[in-house]
Amino acid sequence: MSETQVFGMPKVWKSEVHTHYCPGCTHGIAHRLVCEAIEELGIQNRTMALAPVGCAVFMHQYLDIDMMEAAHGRAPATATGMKTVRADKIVFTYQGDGDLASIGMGEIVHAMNRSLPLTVIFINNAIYGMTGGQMAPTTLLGQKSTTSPTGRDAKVNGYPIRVSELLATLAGPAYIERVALTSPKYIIKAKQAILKAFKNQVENKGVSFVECLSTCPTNWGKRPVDACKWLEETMMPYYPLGVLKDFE
Ligand SMILES: Cc1ncc(C[n+]2csc(CCOP(=O)(O)OP(=O)(O)O)c2C)c(N)n1
Repeated sequence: MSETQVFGMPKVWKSEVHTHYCPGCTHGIAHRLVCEAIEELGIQNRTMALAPVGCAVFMHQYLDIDMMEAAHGRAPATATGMKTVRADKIVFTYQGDGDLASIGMGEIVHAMNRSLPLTVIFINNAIYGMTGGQMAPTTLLGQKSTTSPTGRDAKVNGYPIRVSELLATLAGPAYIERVALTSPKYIIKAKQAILKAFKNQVENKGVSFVECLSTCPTNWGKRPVDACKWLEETMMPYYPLGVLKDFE
């Protein structure tokens, strides 16, 4: 455990680190909400997690918990192994849309269907951030990316996948909610959802999944404020916020 603590930050956050994120990126907000949930539930000493392959690849350097990397897309499969052999641990995965919904679509579907008590944090920024802005399964129609320079075209690229809706058709999941990380009113709700997703696991209630609509100002080619506006005006109508599944 860290000896010192950054003022105002949950103690799960390693005091000595600064993140490498671009200005206006919401990965840091998601990290903080995860830290707060772990701290509030008092589970820091028994939490294990899988860092993603995307922009949050250094997440294991920021959080003072046991973490490991899985290969691209394989975090849910690795988490399944961890939880199977260490049912006493709280296990969560954290993946972007390229990681979870492209190469890892098979893994997440089967993990959600099996419904071991796991917590999944899904960061949907509608693009591959780390590798330079390629089209993701969640890239919107008409949205420009380096691999859809004139905008995503359904005839060529297919349609953006609503991952939470797709997973909500499965019988397995305990809880699925979509939240956003742009402004305080949305972040407060995101906090409640992430807390609930961890609490469900503490209470052994099956797999919980929180999709966080997130910004990528650098690869969207927007200023941070405009990125938040674009998310709320353009992403949210296609990816509506709310609870898609709740065992309660
Ligand atoms: C097997 C494999 N193929 C490709 C890559 C390259 N790669 C690294 S991160 C990434 C996509 C990241 O996008 P996303 O998951 O949406 O996360 P973000 O960077 O936007 O947070 C890719 C394709 C890789 N690491 N491994």
